[in-house]
Amino acid sequence: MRDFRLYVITGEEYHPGRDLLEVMEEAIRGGEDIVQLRDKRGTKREVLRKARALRELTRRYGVTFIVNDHVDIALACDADGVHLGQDDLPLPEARHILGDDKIIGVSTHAIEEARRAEAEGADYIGVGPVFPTKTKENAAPVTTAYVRQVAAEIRIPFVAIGGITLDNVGQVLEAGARRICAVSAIVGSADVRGTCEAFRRMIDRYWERDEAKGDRT
Ligand code: TZP
Ligand code: MG
Repeated sequence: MRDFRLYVITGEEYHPGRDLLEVMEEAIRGGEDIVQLRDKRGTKREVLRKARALRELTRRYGVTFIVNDHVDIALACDADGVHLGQDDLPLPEARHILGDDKIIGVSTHAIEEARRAEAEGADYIGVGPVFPTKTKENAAPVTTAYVRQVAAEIRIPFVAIGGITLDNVGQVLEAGARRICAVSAIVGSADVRGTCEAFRRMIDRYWERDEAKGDRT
């Protein structure tokens, strides 16, 4: 998959009265590299309709498009891939359906899950929730300790997620994350584009530091 730094997931509950496509287009203009459609409420048909619209938008901008949970919808709308949680279709089955050309991301909350996802051929993993978050209230925070553990051991790309804001993203980057995902801090912002640009500046600074040190990322 193409490398990425800023990953934005949809969260329509955070922008009532604002159109999904308008908000995500602003995020793309602010420099995000991946859009994920995450919709836990809609029917399959509603999710498919949004997926098709976001596929069209992301294709126009050359941005990667991922569908959360639904392997069938990812295929139907020709998304670039799917993101799976620990209770979704297991990775080998999803790979069998999607083939090697689609991206498969897996959420992980402990190093054993990260190791398994890597061994099974995940393209990237999610690491979180790093901090408490309203977007996923029942999940216990993994803290930056887990970010450090993954940064030290796992070789596939990982994206830190969960409660990350402009105020605490520095801690996550310090812990070794180089790819950041946010929902509420971005789509719930009054200035979606400016917030993305600010996240990008923070992340880019760490990539530049790594490059100056000759570190692999
Ligand atoms: N997976 C782990 S934490 C999370 C998901 C989908 C929610 C992240 O949302 P926010 O608003 O950036 O905390
Ligand atoms: Mg899921």
